[in-house]
This record gives sequence, structure tokens and C-alpha cells, in this order.
Amino acid sequence: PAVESAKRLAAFAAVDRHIGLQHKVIGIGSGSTVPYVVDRIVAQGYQANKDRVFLPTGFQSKELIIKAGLTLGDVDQYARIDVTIDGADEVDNDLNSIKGGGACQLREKVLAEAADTWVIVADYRKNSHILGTTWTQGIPIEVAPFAYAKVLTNLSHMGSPHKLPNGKPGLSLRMGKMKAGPVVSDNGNFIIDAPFPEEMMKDPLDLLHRIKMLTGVVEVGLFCNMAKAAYFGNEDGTVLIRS
Ligand code: DER
Repeated sequence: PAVESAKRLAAFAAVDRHIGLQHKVIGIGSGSTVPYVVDRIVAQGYQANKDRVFLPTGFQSKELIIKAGLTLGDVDQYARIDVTIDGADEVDNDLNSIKGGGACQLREKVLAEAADTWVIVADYRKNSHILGTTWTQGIPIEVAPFAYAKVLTNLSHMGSPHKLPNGKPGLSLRMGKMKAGPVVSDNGNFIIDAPFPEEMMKDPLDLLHRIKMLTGVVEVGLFCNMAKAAYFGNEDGTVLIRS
């Protein structure tokens, strides 16, 4: 319950601060925090104005918009977005974030870049200093299925370990839980989770560029220099806003 109320606190504060009557095109991210964003949007009556549209960042996000009775917009029709609000798996001192825990980072990054304002909402567990400290599963990387084995080799040569210091698996193809075989993204691609040593995670932009250049990589779950602000709900009921 502490984490859920922290998510709700962050989401409500971000909606109250960044969504107003003048905002007509709003991007809705993915994960378990954004449902509280949608709850607040509905509570504020923002769905009443029919010329306000909401763009999804994947299947889950689309269902969330539809079920809330919000007007679903098509990203093909709205290339410019007023504000996108999304979750994150970990956020560092400079508001760089690891995203892709939900395997939605390609569409999330498209709507993040297309937005005039991109805002992160998260519970206190995501508020970190150096990426990779709390989210130890690795950087989620969406890859074309045809290229996944080669990209795994490239990432290993770049320094991603096959085993974490605690003995847990490191560099790996993300496998389904209740599905035989690998996780398949909304775009029909695979996800590789690639941890890197702390030294390399201290410069996420350099790591992002190096990984993105590997042929077969579709998108990298490092969002650098993109967030205008990050809202963290705390266990004590306060909200920390970093910008
Ligand atoms: O996959 C993502 O990037 C999602 O935004 C997700 O990881 C956010 O995490 P949450 O479920 O804690 O909100």
C-alpha cells in the first residue's frame, strides 16, 4: 500500500501541475503508475472536452484510455503533443531514466520526444543517483528478432556481464513468464536486458549512443536529457519534485 499511495501521490501532483484546460493533445505512458494519472485526469473532468485527445504508448496504455472514456487519439494524426506523462524504472540525479520494464520504450520514447513537455511519475523506489543502482535487471533494449543473437554478442563485448555480482542472470533475452519463448513487444520485437558496470552507467548518454548504433537495435531504454520534471511519491505522504 505504501508504494501504491506513493504512485498515486506522484501522478496526482503531476497532472495538477502539468495538465490544464489549454492542453489538447496528451500522451499517456505505460506501467503501473500511469493508471493514477488517468484517474486524476478523469477526476478533474478533462475528458469532458471532446477536442482533447489522449495518445497511447502501447496496448496497455490504449486500453487504459478507452476504459476511462477518454478520447483516443492517433499518433499519426497528432505528431506534436502538448504533454506526455510516463513512469520510469529508475531516475538519476540528472533526470536521466531507465525505461522499458514494461517493454514499451519504443512508443514511449516517440511520444516523449514528440511532446513539448515530458514528465516522469514514480514512487520513491525509482528515485536514484546513478542508473543501475536500484534497477539492476539491466537496460531494456528492443531488438529486431533477426538480430538478437548478434546484439547479445555485441553487448557482451561492450562489457555487459552474463551474471550479476549477486549471481542472478545478467545480459539476457527477456523470456515470457506465462508464455513459452521470448517476450514480444507491441511492435513484434524482442527485448534484451543488459546490465553494465556502474562506471559505464555514470554516462548514460554515451552508453545510449553506443548501444543505439548496434545494427538490429530498435530502441534503448535510456531516456537522457528528456524529462522536464520528475515527481516521486514518498512513503511519508509527501511528493518530491525534481526538475
Ligand atoms: O516500461 C516502462 O518504461 C514503464 O514506464 C514502467 O517501467 C514504469 O514503471 P511503473 O510500473 O513502476 O510505473
